Amino acid sequence: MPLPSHRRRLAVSATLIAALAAGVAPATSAFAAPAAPAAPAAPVAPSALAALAAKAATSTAPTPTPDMEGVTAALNSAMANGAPGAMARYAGPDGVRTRTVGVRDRVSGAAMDTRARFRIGSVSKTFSTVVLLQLVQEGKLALDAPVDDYLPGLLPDGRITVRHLLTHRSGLADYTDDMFNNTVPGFEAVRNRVFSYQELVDLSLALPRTTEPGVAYKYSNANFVVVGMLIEKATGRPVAEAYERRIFKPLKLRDTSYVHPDTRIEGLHVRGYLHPDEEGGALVDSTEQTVSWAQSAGAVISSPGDLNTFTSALMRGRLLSPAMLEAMTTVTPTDTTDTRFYGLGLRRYDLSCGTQIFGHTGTVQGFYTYAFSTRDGRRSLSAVANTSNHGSANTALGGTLEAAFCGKKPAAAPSSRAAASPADAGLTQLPAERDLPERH
Ligand code: REX
Repeated sequence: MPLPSHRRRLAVSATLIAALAAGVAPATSAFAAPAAPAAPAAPVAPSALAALAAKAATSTAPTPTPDMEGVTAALNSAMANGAPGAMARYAGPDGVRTRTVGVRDRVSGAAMDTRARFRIGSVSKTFSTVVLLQLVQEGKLALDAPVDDYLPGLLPDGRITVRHLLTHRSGLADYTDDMFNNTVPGFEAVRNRVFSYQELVDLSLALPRTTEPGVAYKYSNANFVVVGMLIEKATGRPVAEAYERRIFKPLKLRDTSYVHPDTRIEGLHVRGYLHPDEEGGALVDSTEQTVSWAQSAGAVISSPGDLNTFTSALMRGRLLSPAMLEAMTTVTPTDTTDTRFYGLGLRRYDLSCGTQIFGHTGTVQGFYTYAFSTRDGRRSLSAVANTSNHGSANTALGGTLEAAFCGKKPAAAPSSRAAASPADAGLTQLPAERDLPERH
């Protein structure tokens, strides 16, 4: 699988330069730079050193050991910010590591469990995109064709293409902003409702368009509702069957399902707890709901292990042709930080150590989710906290990504398993990471 041709940003550190000069690969990530500037590093001009650095970064640099203490700290921070529990599962070349904190059920007191299922929210968009791109591969749809070619008259603007939907550039407004403006009453009003796709599209079309087609990125669930309609139109079958036949079965994702409009999560699962808007208000158990307001934009149920398998398999090219995967991972910025990007139903985050990760985030009442993998699919991380409408808990949970993919921060010593490089000498040795038993 060739590496993507996109520009690599390199923070050439003192550590890396010293290591290269000494003719050895640095012990930690090539990007774990003690002297790294706080600001995002500027692209390095092509030079012999940059070429060497790139080679070290992509081929010879050892994979950073995940900082599982850092992962646990992020999970604890999610709890300190109001989540009853949180968990993460990392899968890499040297195996699987899991961490759990708190409870998956506040009534029974059952502990968080990395075998348990939960609602993945918008990570569902990546599943929907894979199905849609398989249909493109099969010649049933074209990325740059107008939606109107397949669903005549559905959208008032005939210029909106399939790619505009997948990149959130259609201008179709997100009806969920109004729906959940008042969080708990908004949720209770739709908890058991069953919407048709057409009803959801109508809710969006009742609002002003946010942009001319193709002009600007504006995240909207409406885009992936139309993606669901396209899938059903092209296959003549419900989206549930497409997910099952094209992704769940081939990857043996036994904890993953799409049961809309069923309200239950079957089997061992995490209960979700929604924060009310009033500070200090009682949490609302939001586990059972149709998720009909999201459907193909957010109603998939999965587990940490299945999400690791899915993001990793996707990046390894097991679900899409090289051309489709290239299209999916070709991104544009979503903000001005130059670290957050969106491709086709897929986010790219550029971490502080220079590593790029691909996947999606999810928010559905009671559940915050992260599911990401490196571009080569060798490392993946999924994390969940069983709360929502509490942004600080979500931000805290996001800390698992840096810890898992970048490893210990420069201030820390390399783990005992990594050979110390000359540049790392003299750093304080931290105690070995706590080794909790793997659950599977
Ligand atoms: C709906 C409101 C959130 C949640 C939403 N979720 O649009 C989609 C998703 C499916 O996962 N998107 C996120 C509710 C952003 C993503 O891509 O990561 N918020 C809550 C409110 C706010 O009710 N008043 O936090 O549970």
